[in-house]
Amino acid sequence: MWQVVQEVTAVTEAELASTLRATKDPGGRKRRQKTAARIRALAPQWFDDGRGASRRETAGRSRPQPTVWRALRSGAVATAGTLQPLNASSAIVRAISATFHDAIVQHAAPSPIDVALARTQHARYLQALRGAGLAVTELPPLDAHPDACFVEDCALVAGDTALITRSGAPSRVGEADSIAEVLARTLRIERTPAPATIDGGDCLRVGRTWFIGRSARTNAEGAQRVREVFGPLGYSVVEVPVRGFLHLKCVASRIGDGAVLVAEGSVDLGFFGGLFGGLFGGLEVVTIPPTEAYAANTVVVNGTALVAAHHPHTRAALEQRGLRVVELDMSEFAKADGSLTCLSILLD
Ligand code: CIR
Repeated sequence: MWQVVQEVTAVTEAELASTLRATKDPGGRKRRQKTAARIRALAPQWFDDGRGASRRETAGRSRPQPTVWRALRSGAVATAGTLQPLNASSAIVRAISATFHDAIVQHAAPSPIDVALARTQHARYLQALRGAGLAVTELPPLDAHPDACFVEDCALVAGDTALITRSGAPSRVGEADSIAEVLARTLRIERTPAPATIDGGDCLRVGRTWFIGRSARTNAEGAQRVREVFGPLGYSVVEVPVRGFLHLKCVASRIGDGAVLVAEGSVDLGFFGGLFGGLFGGLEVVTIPPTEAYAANTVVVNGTALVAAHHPHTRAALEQRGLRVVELDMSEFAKADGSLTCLSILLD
């Protein structure tokens, strides 16, 4: 898959256009017409006339180049351009616990967590959120819960509804109650009864779709709970297998209303894309190299992207799409397997 993505990235627009003109879709005429219409809508620039392929143009004589065809089918094609904005007015965060040095870690870092430095980094994070135009509510620390600053894990919010989670990490189960109290002031509250477990870090909402990472923290009952709560409100749920990292959002985050940033090689892009009628097609999938995987977790809000420092490819990809990038040093949170989205819950 990754080789395919790289090859497609190297394909010029002109080459792609000529390939599509020469395409003989094995799915037959109807599928070819549907394909042409979808490509025309998503990437008219790939066609010479700027309007996209006509039926006659796509009904060529030779077979498509296999790499192009497979990549298009997977939806793994990034198109540069301006992103549809993601807006919010406020954020809920929590001050760092005095016990943060005891946070859960998957792999011990070479040096222990420096709580004082984490506080400094957290303060800069809050400053960046405010700089992006958000009103920030900072809850007091919960010293009985070392990981409590990672508030994202406690609630899923969409529209006027908040689903309060039940963490898959037993030491974190008590963190959600005080978040529920705050959210209940403005939102309708739903709960997650056992045996369901959900960590918010596994729950990526893009448009009307919840992508739910099926990880060690979020089980099948958890994904079903998201379906029960948000399905009637018009949201779809796509379950994405998570292997080798903590949460889905460790490697993928939304960067526009219909766009995701994903670390190459981390998850099958087919779950996100589908120019050819994949599961929930039409998302723009922007990939970054595995060497910058940590930066795939980024907060994009009100035209600003908060990005982990020292990830130049990611910075460039976001700037190219018209976002103002603020780099933040996240070293102490990275030691605890956390990053930018983990530290806040954004509200409309
Ligand atoms: C944990 O293992 O639960 C924390 N040390 C890290 C949680 C990071 N949260 C997130 O990605 N949403």
